[in-house]
Amino acid sequence: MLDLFADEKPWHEPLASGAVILRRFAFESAPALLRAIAVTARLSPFRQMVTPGGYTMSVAMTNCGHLGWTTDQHGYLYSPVDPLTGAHWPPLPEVFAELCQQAATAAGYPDFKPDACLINRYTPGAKLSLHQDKDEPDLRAPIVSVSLGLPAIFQFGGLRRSDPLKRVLLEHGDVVVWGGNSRLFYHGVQPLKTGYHPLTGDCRYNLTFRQAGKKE
Ligand SMILES: O=C(O)CCC(=O)C(=O)O
Repeated sequence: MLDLFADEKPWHEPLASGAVILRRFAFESAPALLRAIAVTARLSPFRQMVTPGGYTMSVAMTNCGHLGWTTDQHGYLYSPVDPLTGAHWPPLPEVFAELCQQAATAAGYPDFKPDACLINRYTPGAKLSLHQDKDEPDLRAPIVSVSLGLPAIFQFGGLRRSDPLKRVLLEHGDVVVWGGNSRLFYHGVQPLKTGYHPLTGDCRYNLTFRQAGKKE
């Protein structure tokens, strides 16, 4: 796929109060981020989690960092241990931490210290239904979300599920940061369209950085 924006410098696109899209912010570091995803996935493989309601998620997930987002029959939780391997989640790669710190700072959240990174892998048809990120104890910390590979349509709404949705195309290297007034806004990803990206083939990856424990 020809990327018409490959030579453009990153630019900011406001999304909502407290939320911004940093277009192409991760473009340069993308190859290193993808290598680190592959290393992480060798230690804690991608898996399709089953929700407490018994639904198998279409997005495959793994985690790195001190805490990882996962599910069990009781609900959603952050755990230091990968339930699939019984070992701790792999550490947050340096290239992840650096990119996240730079993006959070560029978006106006210079103190953000993520302790959890959820890695989402979308294949054609995979989607994430509208949801709020509300399993984290300290909602003052923002979310930093990095898109890699195939483009996808990201939906961003408001505090109620029924609020009107903005639909934005997120492309390779785009980073969305939301916090403050929009920290609990509903968001989701529409089913991935079939395509080919030179770095990820038929996939889209997303890194979602969060502070899931108490601030150190
Ligand atoms: O894949 C994305 O762009 C968003 C991911 C997301 O909303 C999440 O992991 O909670």
